[in-house]
Amino acid sequence: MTEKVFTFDIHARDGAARRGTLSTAHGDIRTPAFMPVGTAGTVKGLTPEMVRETGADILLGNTYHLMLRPGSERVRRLGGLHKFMNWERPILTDSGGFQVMSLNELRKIDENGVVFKSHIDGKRFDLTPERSMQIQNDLDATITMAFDECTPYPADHKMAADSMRRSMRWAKRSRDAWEPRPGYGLFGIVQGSTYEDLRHESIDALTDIGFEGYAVGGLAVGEGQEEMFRTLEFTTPNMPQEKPRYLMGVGKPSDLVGGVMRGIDMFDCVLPTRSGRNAQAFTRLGTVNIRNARHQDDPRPLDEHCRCPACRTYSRAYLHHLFRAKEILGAVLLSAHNLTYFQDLMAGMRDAIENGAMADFALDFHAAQERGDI
Ligand code: PRF
Ligand code: ZN
Repeated sequence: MTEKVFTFDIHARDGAARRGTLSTAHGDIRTPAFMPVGTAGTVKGLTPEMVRETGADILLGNTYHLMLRPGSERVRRLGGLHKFMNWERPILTDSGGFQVMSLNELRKIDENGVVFKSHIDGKRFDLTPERSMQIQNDLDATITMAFDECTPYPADHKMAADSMRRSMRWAKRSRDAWEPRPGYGLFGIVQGSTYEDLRHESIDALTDIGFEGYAVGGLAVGEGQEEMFRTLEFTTPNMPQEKPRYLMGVGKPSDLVGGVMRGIDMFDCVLPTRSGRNAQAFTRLGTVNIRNARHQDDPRPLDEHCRCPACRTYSRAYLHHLFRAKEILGAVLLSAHNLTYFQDLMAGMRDAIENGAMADFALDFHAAQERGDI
């Protein structure tokens, strides 16, 4: 039986890292968690069964893409996104503003929200905090994200402050418009670019409103890993200790390890699936491009220790051939491999935190990645 309450239990801590369980109406999420991106109602190339087999507990979906096609009301009439895409486990949806601003050139932003034209048929759409909450409700999102503006980088202090304060007004409008249901949650999004005072002001504004979880937005937008980590170091210690923390749109394996060590519980990124479609594989020993000619006669698996279907069954030579021949199975297999690698990395960190061994885990991770002899 699914307990219809939204709770976050922290079972163990190791430094700033936390090992927890987020319980929702659609099931439990083991944290630290990586959420595969299912932008348009599909994790590209994989069936939900395959995605679950990689070890995922929760997927990310996108307000922006689904409102344009097939339309959120249609998804609602068809029983919600879980049923529509055959993923009955938790789904977190992003609120749309970030995708409008990064993917759509025909948009205008003001205090009320964003107005934009569909790239599909030129139709005009409005996205406001209220409309975003309604769409995410139509989709039946387990976790709804507040409507925010991802401050572009770099931004001077005044630009970052004005943008963050607008996002905080939108966070309040999101909270007021969101319909509470047992086992469902709404997350606020901390903004403030790389400025310590603004990140603290943003956290204060969000905690005054009160959310079921808190995301860190506005990072991984060009500032670089060092600056992102520096920002996390003065941000996460001020976030509510007992609520889940989600670093949006991050990242590569070393970002995940560094994020967990700085107190992050949840991540999402297109990297494993997008790279997989592009012949790039992530492994314990670093990245490898399977299109490289050195793989064409190699009978070994990509990674002999990997449990994924690509590594259990196929040679590097075959995977190489699939990409050279532009066969879609290549993208399918490398997407499954990369997601398996990301999920096993998270599982390794969860074990390490439970065993008080997170620092050693990170040292071993970096040593193996730097060997690079894949
Ligand atoms: N806000 C929202 N979604 C996001 C971001 C953000 O700042 C980012 C930043 N990396 C990724 N996705 N709503
Ligand atoms: Zn594999």
